Amino acid sequence: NKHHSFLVFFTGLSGAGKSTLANRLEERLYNEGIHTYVLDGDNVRKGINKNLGFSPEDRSENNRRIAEISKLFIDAGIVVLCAFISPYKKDRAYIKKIVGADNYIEVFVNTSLEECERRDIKGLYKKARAGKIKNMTGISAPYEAPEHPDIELSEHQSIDESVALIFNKIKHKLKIM
Ligand code: GGZ
Repeated sequence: NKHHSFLVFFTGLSGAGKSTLANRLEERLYNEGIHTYVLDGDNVRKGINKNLGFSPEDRSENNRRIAEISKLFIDAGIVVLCAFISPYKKDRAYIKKIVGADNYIEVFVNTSLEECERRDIKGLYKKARAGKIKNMTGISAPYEAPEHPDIELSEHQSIDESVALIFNKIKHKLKIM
């Protein structure tokens, strides 16, 4: 027995809550007996992509490799949860192409820059404002918001509400084949 595998791709600014949501969705899916894997900056940029920075070219290559890795996990029957800024429309379109449109669910974590900057979990916004970090998304590098995400979340929804919304949207894909 095998369920269908696919990629849930969370995109949004640094501090938007992408990794938190991916991890909470993972818990929810675990409780349904679904095997998942979370890819985010912490496990990808410190390992396979540690030679990449934050120039547009490096972000594109980061995203391309993430898509190829996701494709391998999907082939292995695992539901992949990706949490990356992925600021460029063309890079997200390429990810969709690599994993296949049917296997790609885009979740736009639309937390405002004001809110992300207020949270400033890693102090990166403060450093960027002070000019100590260049190419900071939202400050000195662009974020191209998705126009037609499968799911759009706002900072006014709770984590539980957001996870429930995503789960309801993907549950039909999880039916045992
Ligand atoms: C954006 C940066 C930068 C710059 C370091 N711009 O909130 P975080 O810390 O934990 O997640 C951010 C992460 C972004 O990496 P991604 O691989 O998701 O980005 S992309 O898809 O654009 O390739 C942030 C940290 O890295 N970080 N410098 N200049 N975020």
